[in-house]
Amino acid sequence: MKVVYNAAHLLHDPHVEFETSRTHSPWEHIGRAEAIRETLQADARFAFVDPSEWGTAPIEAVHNPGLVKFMSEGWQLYNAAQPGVREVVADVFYRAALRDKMSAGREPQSILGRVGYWCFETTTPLTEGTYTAARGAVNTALSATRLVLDGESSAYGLCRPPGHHATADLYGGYCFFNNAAIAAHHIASTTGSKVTILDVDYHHGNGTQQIFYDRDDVQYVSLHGDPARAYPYSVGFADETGSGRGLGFNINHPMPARADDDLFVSALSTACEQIAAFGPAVLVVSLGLDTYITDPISDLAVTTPGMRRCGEVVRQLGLPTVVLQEGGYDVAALGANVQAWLVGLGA
Ligand code: OKP
Ligand code: ZN
Repeated sequence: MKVVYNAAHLLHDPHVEFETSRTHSPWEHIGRAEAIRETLQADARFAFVDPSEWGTAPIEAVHNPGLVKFMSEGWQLYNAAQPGVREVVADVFYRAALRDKMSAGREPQSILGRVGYWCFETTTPLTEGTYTAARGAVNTALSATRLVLDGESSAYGLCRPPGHHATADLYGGYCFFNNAAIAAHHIASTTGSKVTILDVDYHHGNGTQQIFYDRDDVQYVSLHGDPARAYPYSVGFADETGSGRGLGFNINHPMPARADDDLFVSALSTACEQIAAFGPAVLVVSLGLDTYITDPISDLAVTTPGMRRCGEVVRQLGLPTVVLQEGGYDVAALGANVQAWLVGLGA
């Protein structure tokens, strides 16, 4: 299987995360992607290729161009106003009562306000190289997509930073640009065929759901910790099924705590039946390995052999498949878990 890896991810290098009312070392860090790279590079079943440059047009087909502009200049402008800040984090967030007073596109003029206008939470710092890294992750996703559109049965994009929490207008949840959504929209808009995004990350992909919620050409199917207890807490319930033309094309499978291999694989099999019924031409997988039994920020109980079984279930769909990296925070096991999942898929 071809693996697209982009060293630009090293430029997104936060040293602190503000989470659960504390500061600590970031869960989402450069060592995650390097661990995956090392494991896959040592396995002859995987062949590494470089991404190509795709520019901003595919990003702006999914995201507000204002978000892209802010990302491209935000760290520099913040540091001009507040010299010496390494990790830029908002301290004002524009909830509805403050946002509704602004006419369309009227973001705050001050950089101190702009950060919170484009971001929804505190755990996703903007560092000096974040924009370049986030652009690089999109290039990785689109390059893996091109491999599959050109005939590979599957390809893996080692995206970092991840993407599935980023909405059309907002970054957060360690995500800046929604790599999987950009890939899926690129496929749907350039081929005219139906696409499914299967999201197996522990966390619900609120951004991906939002981007496609009223569309009937891109199906979103997610397995995740029940938002009654799991981030992002407000989205990902089973009764969120899409709106308008999109009604019926958004499917959520909230999972109970400590769900094991059998329960997770069973839910995934149901999800795959729902995908087969939709009949997409291409599958995009948001691959999170934070369902793993010893993941430090999650509470499911999938094992490494269970990851392989997941890949095998998805392989049975027989669809051209673009696999894109999302979360997974037990770094000691992360490479082996990605490897197991992709071997199950047929690497
Ligand atoms: C990204 B991905 C909970 C805060 C959660 C963000 C988690 C983002 C996970 N106290 N912080 O889906 O793996
Ligand atoms: Zn996650």
